[in-house]
Amino acid sequence: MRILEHTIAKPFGWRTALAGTAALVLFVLPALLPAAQAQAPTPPLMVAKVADPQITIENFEFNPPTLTVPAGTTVTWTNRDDEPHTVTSSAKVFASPGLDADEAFSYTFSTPGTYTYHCTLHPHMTGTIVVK
Ligand code: CU1
Repeated sequence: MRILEHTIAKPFGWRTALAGTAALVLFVLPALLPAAQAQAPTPPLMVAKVADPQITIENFEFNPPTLTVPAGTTVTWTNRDDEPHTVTSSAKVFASPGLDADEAFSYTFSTPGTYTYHCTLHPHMTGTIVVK
């Protein structure tokens, strides 16, 4: 008789445990994670913004030397030389400070036009930004 009681009691215990686990997953956990639920509806067709263009200053050259961008674009120059350089607009529209190795300068071009620039420390270094 004792063995029979034991085998009857065991399935009942499993069912109770299963129901308890199901209740935990269905009701308790979602209540504890409202932030995770709030993030769930992600816009499926978000178009990633095109990365802003980069110009590398390397071997005493601006690369690419000429860049065409739409109005509103932010262009970033990064000095990859060990020598300092500047990014200086010929028409004094923008002027970076002296950029040491791995330092960067950014400028946002909001007005269409052709912008020539140079390095004040090495005037043979020139570049052009065409804004459409
Ligand atoms: Cu320079």
